[in-house]
Amino acid sequence: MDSSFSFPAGFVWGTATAAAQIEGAAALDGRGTSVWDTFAGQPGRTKDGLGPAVACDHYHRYEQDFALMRALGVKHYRFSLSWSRLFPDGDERRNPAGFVFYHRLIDAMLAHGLTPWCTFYHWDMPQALEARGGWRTRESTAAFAAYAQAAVAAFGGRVKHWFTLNEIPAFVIHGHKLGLHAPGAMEPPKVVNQVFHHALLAHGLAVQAVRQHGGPGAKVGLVHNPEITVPFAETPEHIAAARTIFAQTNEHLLAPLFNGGGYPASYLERCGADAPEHTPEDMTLIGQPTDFLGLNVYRGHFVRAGADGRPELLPLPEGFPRAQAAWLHHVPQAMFWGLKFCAELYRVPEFYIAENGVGYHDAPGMPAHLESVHGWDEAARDLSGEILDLHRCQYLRTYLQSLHRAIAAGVPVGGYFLWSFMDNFEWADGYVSRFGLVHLNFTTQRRTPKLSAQWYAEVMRRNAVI
Ligand code: GBH
Repeated sequence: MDSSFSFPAGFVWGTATAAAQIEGAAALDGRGTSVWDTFAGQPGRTKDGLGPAVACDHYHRYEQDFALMRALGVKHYRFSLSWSRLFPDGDERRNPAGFVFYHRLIDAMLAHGLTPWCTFYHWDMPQALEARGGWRTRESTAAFAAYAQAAVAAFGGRVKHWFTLNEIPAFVIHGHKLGLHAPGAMEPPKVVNQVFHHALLAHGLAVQAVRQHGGPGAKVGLVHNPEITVPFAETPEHIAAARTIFAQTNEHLLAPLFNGGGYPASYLERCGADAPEHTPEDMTLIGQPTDFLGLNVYRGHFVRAGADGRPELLPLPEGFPRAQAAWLHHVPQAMFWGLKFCAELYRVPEFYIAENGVGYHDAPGMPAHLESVHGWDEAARDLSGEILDLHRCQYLRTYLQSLHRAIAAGVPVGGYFLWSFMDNFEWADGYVSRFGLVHLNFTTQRRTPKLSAQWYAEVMRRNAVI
């Protein structure tokens, strides 16, 4: 083992999931419908028309899943709460059975030696709230605040690490502008910008909920997915070019959260008449101090300083290494530059990698429709029945080496959560894109750790990239 790839003592190693992607039991015990149940039920929205109704049936199998985590040596677990399981109508009416479920779930985590890291919002708004206008309305932020307060009050004795919202740009843009994610809307810019503002406001309100009800030792932060730019060559001019585009792309979210002073003038100018309605009080709430920033890192975009010194985003050529999800290019140095640029440009106290991982699809030529849930990794089994996902091990290894480099360069990173513990409902990609360390046979619900699970267990055990 190369000891130069050792991580700092106490580094947090974990795995991540989200409620709508693993729980199933969508209509059970008083849970309300979420926007993803509705979206997946509409024709042509998700791959093979499949939805989150059953998923990994984690709702009934969490004991087994936590036992498997413990066997692999996982000590930290990022999961999310289903808002519509706790508040089925997105209003003040509670579902007591939902609270009972999460009390049991958290008890089971602790019993298996897992430290919970809980996300309030991983894209599954109650459908009833969406029907009243959803994130387009300011009322939704009040409903979200009430939900977050109730969750912290109920679970805050045992949950000390909270993430507010997962990937605001993803559900704002994919959900409300491009129509590719729930609720499948294609709104004009003014509405999209207002949805964005309400999401930031929801973040601020969730931070406030944790501060008021979280009890001693409670910590909270956002999970963001910055579009990460990397210099095509690591020279000062290309690094500066990549940093310039990084700032332009991410400042409207990160500056109000970490640098104070509200939205940057450049953002408001760019929006013009479509700028979101916002008050100085909103911006104070949005900018209140948090304990950390979670970053989801999957890919990067190459930049160079052009002939006249102007930053240029470079298109990727045909054949550039990527996962079978077309968006997921293999650019491991995104881990280093994403952290480095965030640390240089914004006053972030501490970072966690809240997600990093890779998905693979079906074997070419496999019939589509339901057969596809068996997936590529199943096809990669060798004769002894192992799933030899060396592509995933290779991807993860290179990203972790890049993370190591960021820490060595002085970026304060407290931990890393691998996406995902097990194959699950991959949103619009249905069940074909598998991100798990653990293979799921979605017909039998059988769990089988892949070779990458064995590899990651060793990484965690040795606190080093291997
Ligand atoms: C994360 O999103 C999510 O937090 C997690 O739930 C998910 O399972 C995981 O990544 C793997 O995808 O329209 O072709 O550009 C990562 C960011 C934003 C990437 C939406 C995929 C849509 C594909 N995602 N994007 S495309």
